[in-house]
Order: sequence, then C-alpha cells, then structure tokens
Amino acid sequence: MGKVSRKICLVGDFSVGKTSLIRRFVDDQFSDEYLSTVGVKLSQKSVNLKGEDGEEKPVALFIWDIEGQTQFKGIAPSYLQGAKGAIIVADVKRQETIEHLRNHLDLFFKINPKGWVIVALNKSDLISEEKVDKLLHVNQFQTDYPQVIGTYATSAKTGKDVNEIFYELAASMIFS
Ligand code: G3D
Ligand code: MG
Repeated sequence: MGKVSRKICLVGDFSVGKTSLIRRFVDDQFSDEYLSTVGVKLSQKSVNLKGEDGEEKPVALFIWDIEGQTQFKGIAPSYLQGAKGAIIVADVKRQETIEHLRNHLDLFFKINPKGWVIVALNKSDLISEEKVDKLLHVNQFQTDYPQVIGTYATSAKTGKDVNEIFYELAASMIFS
C-alpha cells in the first residue's frame, strides 16, 4: 500500500506567522530574520498517525504557503483547491487579523465544504496567559463551522502547540 498524501493550506493575513509555523513544524526552527517567501511555497513532511486500532498510518503532508496577500480577498481560490485541511492563522497582537478569521473560514469552506480547519491564534508568547485564555474563549468557531476542529494558542517562536495543530489536523483529515 502506498502512503496517502494530503494537502494542507496555511491561510491568514499578512505577517501573522504562517511561514514561521511551517518552518517550526517542518524544520523545527525559528528565525527572527526569516525573510518572506515569494509566491507559493510547498513543503512536505511525513507523519505517522495512530489509528483507533493502534495501527500506525504513514501520511505525507503537502503544506502550502502563500505570500503577497494583505487581506483575505487576495487569496486565489486555486491556492485552496484540493486542500483537505487548513490552518487559519491570526496574530494575537493584531485584532484585525482575528476579525478576518471568519472571512478566511467562509472562503475555505466555500471551496472545500468537506475540509477540516484548525484556528491558530499565533504569537501567544507576546501576551499574558490571562489574555490568551480570554482570546481562546471568545474565538471558538465550532457552532457556526462544524468542521472546525478547534482553536489553539500557538507560538512559532517557542514551538508551543505547533506540532499539536498539524497532528490534530492530519488526524481529522485521515480518520474522520
Ligand atoms: P506570514 O508568513 O504569515 O506573513 P511570517 O508571517 O511567518 O513571515 O512572520 C511574520 C513576522 O512575525 C516575522 O517577524 C516572524 O519572525 C514573526 N513571528 C511569527 N510567528 C511568531 C511567534 O509565534 N512569536 C513571535 N514573537 N513572533 C512571530 P519579522 O520581524 O521578520 O517580520
Ligand atoms: Mg509567509
């Protein structure tokens, strides 16, 4: 049996940390000097998921990174086409990027009604734990979007919850 492969897109406003989250997950590194990529960049990482039967299932994740858009309107539908999953990212220090989450969700689910999404409130290392808890509390989307798996407070800088969001998303994409 060949390995299954799945497409994941990173979605979100400019500079929220999409590229940094991918780098942290794929290369396990973070650089404050990291320069923005141009166009679309594809990264690949293979993961082993444990199914309910305890069997390990290898999955190749193809992770798409976009750049150049400043708002959700700039995201081309062709970028999202064929994605079984998305990580939709906001920056906890920029409220407008949080307000745009629903626009990104609407666009993703319009193109991929059967896709799965994890919401990442990124740069959580920059604010207090109390603030993080408050943001997590008010930014839950499952009621309106049943295919949203959950909202996580991530940090590409410290690595907090970065592996978790990719593995959670992959598990839902494969086993649900
Ligand atoms: P993008 O791909 O969504 O456009 P980038 O965003 O990954 O390029 O990140 C934008 C800036 O935010 C970068 O800083 C990056 O280092 C920083 N950043 C990303 N994630 C985090 C995080 O979790 N915590 C902190 N503290 N910073 C983060 P520069 O200065 O290069 O623009
Ligand atoms: Mg980028």
